[in-house]
Amino acid sequence: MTLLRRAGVVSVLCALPLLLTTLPVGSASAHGSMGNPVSRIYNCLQEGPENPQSAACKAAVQVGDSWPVYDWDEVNQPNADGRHREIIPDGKLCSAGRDKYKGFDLPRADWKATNFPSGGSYTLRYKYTAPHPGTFELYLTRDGYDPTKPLKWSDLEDKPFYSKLNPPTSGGNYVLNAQLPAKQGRHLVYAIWQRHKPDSGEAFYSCSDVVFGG
Ligand SMILES: [Cu+2]
Repeated sequence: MTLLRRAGVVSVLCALPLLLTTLPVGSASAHGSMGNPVSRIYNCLQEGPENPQSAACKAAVQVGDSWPVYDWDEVNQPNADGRHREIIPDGKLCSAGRDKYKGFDLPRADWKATNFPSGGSYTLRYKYTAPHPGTFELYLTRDGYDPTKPLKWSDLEDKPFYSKLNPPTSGGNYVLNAQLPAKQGRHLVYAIWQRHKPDSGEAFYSCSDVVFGG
């Protein structure tokens, strides 16, 4: 690397904090949620936080108010660093253990659900408002999952059905090409997007309801 090029790199790095501070508040801390299969919170955003259509979104807004829905891309833990099971209690997986998002923990069988084929390849799309390097892990609920009971860590399968560092992006989505297991009936996809240090230990979480063979 020549001295000139090195100087160029340094000036770009130095300009970055300035650039970030000039962005409007919110955009620097904005992130994402699962778009397909749609997450509970992103679906309620699309229905309209002030006047949602479905009984599940109405209940979520009644419990947690409408304003958290506008922050659909911030269901996070700022310093998770892989310790998801330690810092998020059972029953609070969909809110990431945050009171602000408690409406999305409601154990109901009528959250909008996306039809999934029973087995085979499937492309999931994770919507981002700001891309960050990190690892995506997608978990499915075990056979026998009951959506009317609070979601516990032990309801999820031990191993993710999809795991990838820095998957490709397209049109504002991370494109997650997965192999689905041959399941039947209503299940839940739990997505964890873990950033990595020294960038950040932050992680994002989302719950998407699905119906296999639907
Ligand atoms: Cu972000």
